[in-house]
Amino acid sequence: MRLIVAMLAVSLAAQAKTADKPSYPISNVPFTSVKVNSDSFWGERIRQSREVTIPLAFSKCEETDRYTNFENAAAKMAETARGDNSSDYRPTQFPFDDTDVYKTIEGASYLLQTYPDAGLEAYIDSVLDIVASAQEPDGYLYTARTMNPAHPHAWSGATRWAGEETGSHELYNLGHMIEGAIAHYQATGSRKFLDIAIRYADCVCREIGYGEGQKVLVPGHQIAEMALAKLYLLTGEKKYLDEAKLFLDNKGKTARKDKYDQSHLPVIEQDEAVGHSVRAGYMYSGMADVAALTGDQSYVTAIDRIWENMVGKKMYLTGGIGSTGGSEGFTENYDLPNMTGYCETCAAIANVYVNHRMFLLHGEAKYIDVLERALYNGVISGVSLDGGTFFYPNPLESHGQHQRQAWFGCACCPSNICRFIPSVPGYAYAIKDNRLYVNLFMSGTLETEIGGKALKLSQTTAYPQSGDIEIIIDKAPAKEFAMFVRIPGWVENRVLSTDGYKTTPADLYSYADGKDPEYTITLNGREVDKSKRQDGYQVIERKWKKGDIVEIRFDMESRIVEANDLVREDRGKIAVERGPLVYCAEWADNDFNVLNTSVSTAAVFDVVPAGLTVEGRDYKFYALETDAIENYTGNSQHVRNVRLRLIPYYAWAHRGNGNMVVWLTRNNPRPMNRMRSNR
Ligand code: FUB
Ligand code: ZN
Repeated sequence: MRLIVAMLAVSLAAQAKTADKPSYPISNVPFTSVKVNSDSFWGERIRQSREVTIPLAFSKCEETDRYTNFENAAAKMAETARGDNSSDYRPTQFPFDDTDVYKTIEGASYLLQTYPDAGLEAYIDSVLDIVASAQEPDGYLYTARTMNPAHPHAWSGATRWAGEETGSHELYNLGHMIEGAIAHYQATGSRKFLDIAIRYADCVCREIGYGEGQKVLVPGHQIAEMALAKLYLLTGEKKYLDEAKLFLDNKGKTARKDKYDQSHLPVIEQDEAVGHSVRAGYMYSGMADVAALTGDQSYVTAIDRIWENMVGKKMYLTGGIGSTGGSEGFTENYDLPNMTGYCETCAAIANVYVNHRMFLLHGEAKYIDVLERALYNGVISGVSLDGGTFFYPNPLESHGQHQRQAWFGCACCPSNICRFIPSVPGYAYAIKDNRLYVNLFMSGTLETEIGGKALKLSQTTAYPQSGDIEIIIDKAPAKEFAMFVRIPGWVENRVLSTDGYKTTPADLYSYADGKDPEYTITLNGREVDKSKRQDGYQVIERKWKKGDIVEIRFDMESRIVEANDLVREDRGKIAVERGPLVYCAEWADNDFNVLNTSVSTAAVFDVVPAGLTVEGRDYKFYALETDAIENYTGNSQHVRNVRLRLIPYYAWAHRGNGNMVVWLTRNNPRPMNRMRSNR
C-alpha cells in the first residue's frame, strides 16, 4: 500500500505548480511509518478505537441522521434539476454535523494503516459515495444549505458564506473534510475523498479572496487554515497556503471583531490566548503552519508570544485549556478553577496540534513536554478506558456530577477522539537532515529514511507506567546520523520548561518536594556523554549499525507540584505526578472525603500495582499511596490520619459518582522564600 501512496504522491507533486517541496524546518515522521505493538499502552488504545470507538461513532452517524443530511442534499439537487421544489428537508441540530462523518473516516483511515480491513475500507467507500452525492456541481459541500436553500440551518445565513463569521461553519466543514481526506488518501492510496475535498477547497479559493466578485471574510470557527496548509504540503499547490494565510491575515480586519473567535485584533498583533479554546488552538496551529511554511517572521513572533501566554499562564496541569464553560474558552491569566474548569477534550487535542507544530518550527523539547502532558492527561481523560464513553469538559475536581457519556448532541469531542487516538503514533518521531528525534516513548517499530537511506528501529517500553525504554537499531543507513532523545522536563525538575531553552514562559507550576531525579542513557552498555545536549535532547551521534542498543532509564519518582500563588484556586494546594501522568484521588479508593484531605510536600509514596476492570477488561496502572490527613468539618470538627490512594487522572470516573480531586490541600506551609509572583 505504501508503494501506491508513494506513486500517487509523485503524481500529485508533478501536478503541483511549485517546484520546491514545501516543508517545515523539521519533518514529522508520518503515522504510516510507525507501528505500535498491540500489547502496549497505545496499542491497547488503538485497539479500542478499532473495536469500540470508531464503530460506535459510525453507528451514531447513522442513528442520528448524519448520513441522511447528505442524502437529503443530494435528493434536493436532483429534485431541483427536475423542476420539483416541493420537498422541505431540514438539517439536523448543528450545521457542523457533517464533520462527525469526516472525523470518523479520518480516524478509521489511520486505523487501516495498523489493521488493514477490507470490510472497513468498503464501508468508508460507501459513506464517501453518499458524501460525494451531496456536493454541488461547483464543489460546494455543505448539507445544511444544499438540502433546502430557501430554509437552510438557522446559523447558515441566507446565502453562501453570509453566516460564516457568525456561525454557519461552512469553512469548519471544509477543514475537517480536508483533514479526513488527506488521512484517507495517505492510508489507502485512494483519491476518492481527496478529490471531493479538493473540489470544495477550489470552490472556496475561487469564491473567497480579494479578486473581483470574491467575498472577503474569515472562518468563524478556525480549522480550514491548518487543513489548507496540510493540503498545500500534500499537493504543492501554493494557492491553498495563500488561502490559509489570507484567512489569518484578515482576522480582525473584517466586520467581525470579537475575542470569542480571536477576531478582536489582527493575528500578528495578538499576544494572549483568548476566546473559545478550540477555535484558538486551531488558529494557533494554523499560525504556526503559516509561520513555518512562509518564514514570515511576524507570524513566528506572534505565535511564540501567544504560546508563552497560553502555556505560562492559562494551562491546567493536565494540559487542558479553556477554563470556563460560558464561552467554552480562556479567561484571565492564572484563572484556573478546578471544579468548573472546562478543559474541553477538543481543546486538549488542539493543544497537542499547536505544540507539535511549534516543535516542528523550533525543534525544542519543551513543546513536546506540553504535548505529552496534554496527551496523557487532558486528552485521554476524554474517553473511557474501554473507548466507549466520553467527557466533553475534563475538570480537575468533582462532587460526582461529572460522568462520561456514550455520545453528545454536539459530538465534536467523541469524533475528535475518533480521529486523534489512532493518529498518536505519528507524533513519536521527527527528522531533520541527519537527525532523528525520538519525541514520544511507545513500544513499536519505525521504518523511515534518513539522508535518503533506510532506517528501521524498534522501541520497547512500558511507558508511561515505567521510565525504562530500549531502542534497537534494526537497519541503519551507511552514513552517520544523530539520535536526539527527548529528556522529559519532569525528569529534570521542570513541570513546564522554564529555563534552559530559548524562551522562558512564566513559572506556572513547579516541583515542591526537593527531589532530584536522574536519567541514564547507555549505548551498547556504555553510558553516553551527557554533555551532548541540545534543546532538551540527549544527542547520540555515530555511524549506527544493526543491533545497536540504546537503553534509557528515567527515574519515575512520585512528585509533588505546586502552582504559582497567582493561581487563586490552587493556593495552599499540591498535586501529585509520576512521570508524564497527573494523579487524582477518587472517592472509590478512599473511605473519607478526598476534597478535605491534606498532604505534606514531604510525603512518601508507595507505588502500588493497580488497575480497573471496565466492560470485562483489565486496565493496569500504578496507584500511589501515602499518609495524609482528613480535615473533617461536619457537626464536629476533627482531623484524622488516613492512607490516601491516588490513581492516574486519565482513569477517573469509571466507578460511579463521587468526589475526585487533583489539587489536594497542602498540610505544611510553603516557605516564604518560595513564594513566587508574576514575572
Ligand atoms: O463549533 C464546533 C464545535 O462545537 C466547537 O469546537 C466545540 O467547542 C463545540 O462548541
Ligand atoms: Zn469538543
